[in-house]
Amino acid sequence: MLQTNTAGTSDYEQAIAEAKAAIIAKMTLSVGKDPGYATDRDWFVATALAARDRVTHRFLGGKRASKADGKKRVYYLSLEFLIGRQLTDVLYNFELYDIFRAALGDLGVDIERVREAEPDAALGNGGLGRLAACFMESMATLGIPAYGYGIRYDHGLFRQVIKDGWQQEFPETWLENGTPWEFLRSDVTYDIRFGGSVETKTVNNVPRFIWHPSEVVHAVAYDTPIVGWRGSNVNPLRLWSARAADPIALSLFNKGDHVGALSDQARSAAISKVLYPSDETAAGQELRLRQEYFFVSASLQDLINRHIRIYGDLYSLPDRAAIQLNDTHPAVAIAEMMRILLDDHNLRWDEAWRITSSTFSYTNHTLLPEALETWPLPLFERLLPRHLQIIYFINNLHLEATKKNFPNEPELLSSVSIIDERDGRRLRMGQLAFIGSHTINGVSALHTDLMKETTFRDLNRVYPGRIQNKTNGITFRRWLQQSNPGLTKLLCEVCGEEVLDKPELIKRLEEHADDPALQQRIAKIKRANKVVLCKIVTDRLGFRVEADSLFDVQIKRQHEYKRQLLNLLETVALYDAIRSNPTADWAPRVKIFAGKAAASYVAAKLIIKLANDIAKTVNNDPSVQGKLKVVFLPNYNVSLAEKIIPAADLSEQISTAGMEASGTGNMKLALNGALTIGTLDGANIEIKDNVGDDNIFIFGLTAAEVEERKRAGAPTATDNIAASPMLRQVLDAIGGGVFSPDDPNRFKPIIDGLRSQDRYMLTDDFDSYWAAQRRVDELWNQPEKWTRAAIVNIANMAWFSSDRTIAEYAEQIWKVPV
Ligand code: AZC
Repeated sequence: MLQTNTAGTSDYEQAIAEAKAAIIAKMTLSVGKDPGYATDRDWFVATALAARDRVTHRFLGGKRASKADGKKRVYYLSLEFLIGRQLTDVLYNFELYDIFRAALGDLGVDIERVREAEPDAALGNGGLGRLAACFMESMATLGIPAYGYGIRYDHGLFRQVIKDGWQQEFPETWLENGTPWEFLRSDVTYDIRFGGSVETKTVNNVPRFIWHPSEVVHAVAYDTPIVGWRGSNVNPLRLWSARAADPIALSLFNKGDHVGALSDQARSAAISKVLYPSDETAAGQELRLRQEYFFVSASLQDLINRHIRIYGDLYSLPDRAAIQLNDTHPAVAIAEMMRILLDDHNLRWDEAWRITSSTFSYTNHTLLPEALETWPLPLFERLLPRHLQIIYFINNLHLEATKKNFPNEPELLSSVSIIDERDGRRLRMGQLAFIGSHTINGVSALHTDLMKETTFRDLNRVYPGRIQNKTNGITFRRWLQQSNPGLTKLLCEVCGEEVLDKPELIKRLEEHADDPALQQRIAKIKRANKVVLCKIVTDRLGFRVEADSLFDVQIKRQHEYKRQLLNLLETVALYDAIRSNPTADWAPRVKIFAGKAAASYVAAKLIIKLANDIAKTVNNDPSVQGKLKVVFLPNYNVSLAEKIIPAADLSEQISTAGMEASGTGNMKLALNGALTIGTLDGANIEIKDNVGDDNIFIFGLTAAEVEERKRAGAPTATDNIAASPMLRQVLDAIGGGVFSPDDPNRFKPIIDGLRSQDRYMLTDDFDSYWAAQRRVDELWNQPEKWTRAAIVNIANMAWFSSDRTIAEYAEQIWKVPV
């Protein structure tokens, strides 16, 4: 029975009664169901709508406030926002979680089930997209007025199914039944134009360029409110959905061509259909460029409209708006902004360039050459002819200035040019983003240094001082408070409740690192989290793992540079070693892998198959029972990460040094008390600096050594393999079909790749990785010492809060007050 708001009930009871009434009202009036017949999904929708009402008041209040006091706004442009589930986030940040849990409980509904009924918003691929989500939350928390701008994909990152050990991709359908979080803003719709030609006219001796596009698509806004901690502030994530300007060609339809009549609609809607359409084909590449321009153009039109509405003209844009380009995906914004200023607002070039280049800044997330975006000129010209003209002009001015400043270095020009003349002419989006931005940042100290020395070495000489470092961070609300409530409770007890607002207070935990009582409590919390994960393994894979084993996890996108393969080689070596010496003091281990490979990435998909084949062999071998298990958990996403991370003992961060820009999983895991085994790469280095050398397992070549070996060309993989009998045995076993008796040659390409080229230098690092893993065993076998190290890790991770990162962006790049 519903409680009524009668005198005498406590505030808490009253809040529960109100929440209950709100949920029931939504169930009846919005979902349209009798609670007696409601499914878990119905409960989710009703609960989310009830929570959203609270958010909305704050949301509209915040919008009014920042409009009124003329604050500078941040616009975060990103092709990816990997936000995951939102219910707990919203309830938690609004401090309504306990109230809603009790309210649902009174109604006979378990909030955990409701939570599970929410599909993950998987509008991103990996670290870059998750970073954007953490940043949105931190900007709201710090009260920075901000808009996130991206694409409302109908289908997020594919759903991964493992069939006979192979990855299969299926469409992900988070929007199938709509989402209760968003608001459709049909009044916020913009024309996005493509193709056609450019006419040149001279008006009063001034050339004017008139773009006659051949195609128009509509971009429609959907806003999702992003709630900051303690509901302090709510910012919109504005995602664009594509619609045809003409929904149906009625004349064709009436002539009987029912499919043809809808083809324009299908072509337009394709733009926001799927995240990362394969760009293997020319059509796929074109769609990708259409996506990028689509969301950039809509976002710029939107923010410019807003600016003009409030401030009258565009001269003050840099004082009122900071636009952050999350990687190069939105880099075409530089040209689009220039086009709008020049062609739509008739500004002079110099003025337009001043406004543009003092408004934009750009974050680089990778130095891997194959991941740096370039577009074939003919494709770009066909789709965006006016933009190409503008880019040529930007490039000319930039090259002229460079020539003047570096008169004796003609070779500099080809390296800093936006146009790559080698191998067919291509547009280099990294160059465009750099030239058009006032600040460019890397995402860890090492990555930023390498940017200056490698990819952007020459541009850094031409525009010195533009590159800054902003080491990534993670939101503690999701990655500690929500995903690890047990640890959070302990931290509040030991470090004080204020720890929820001031993460630096976690440091107080270290004072108790040697206290056996605290150690036991930490170990107990970890074990409880592991039991939850054990159940997930059993439910999804049908076998058991023991919570007392060391949970050794590698969870991230499947990519050769991240070296899941190195971990697998070590797994096989360990398997061999345990079998040949079964009585030795092996630390019982569960190797846990999860991650998706891009659909067209054949080599990474074969490594997934290898992981599954090794798992099958090892898990069915009685001689290693109780000592080694291998788990590949399918369909890695934010929600699964929230379960694995609090349960991890060991965090694998083993990329070839110099290749992982930062990593953020490494931060989440260490914050939850996992010890890192890793190379001196990305933010691992800063984690090491914070937790101390004794509390992390570092191995392998440094980035400088990797470079040096590559330059010197020695020792080769052949030498490395010859020098390591253990490695040889592992390679022979895998290459000889020990794990693939049904197809002995299956993994030959992997092994041949290692023997010949070994681009990611696994053979260079194998022995030192093996040795580091044995140091892991040794520490694991001394549980007090292990837990002590875990405590020191937790206590020293405060600096990795994305609130710190965002405060740095705000002060040093965006110049907005915090
Ligand atoms: C990732 C980097 O690989 C990772 O090291 C970093 O932590 C993360 O960005 C956030 O900065 N990059 C991507 O996810 N994607 C691309 C295209 O770089």
